[in-house]
Amino acid sequence: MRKLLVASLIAAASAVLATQALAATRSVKVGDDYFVRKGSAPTVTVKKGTTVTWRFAGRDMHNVAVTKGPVKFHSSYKTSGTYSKRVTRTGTYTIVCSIHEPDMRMKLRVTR
Ligand SMILES: [Cu+2]
Repeated sequence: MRKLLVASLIAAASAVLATQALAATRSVKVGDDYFVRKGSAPTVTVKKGTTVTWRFAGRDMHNVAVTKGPVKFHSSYKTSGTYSKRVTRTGTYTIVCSIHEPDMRMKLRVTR
């Protein structure tokens, strides 16, 4: 009985580790004043469960704010560092920098 318990605990721990190893991440650059690259608003597509990390790479202050989407979230205003969000709801998110919208915006598509 005890052996069985230990075996199932090990199995459960391995499953957690395997899930973490498979968990997808996606990096999105935050520049002056754009997401990903200069020019038109990009669309970034990720699978549900992906952790999206916005990297603040410009000199000016920006934020990441959902104005439309299945769930709303936003970062603080930052000039450096990162902001991460694990997206668990599928759909299309309109994301802006509150300071530089409508110029600075992107779409995030979260698929199954
Ligand atoms: Cu901005």
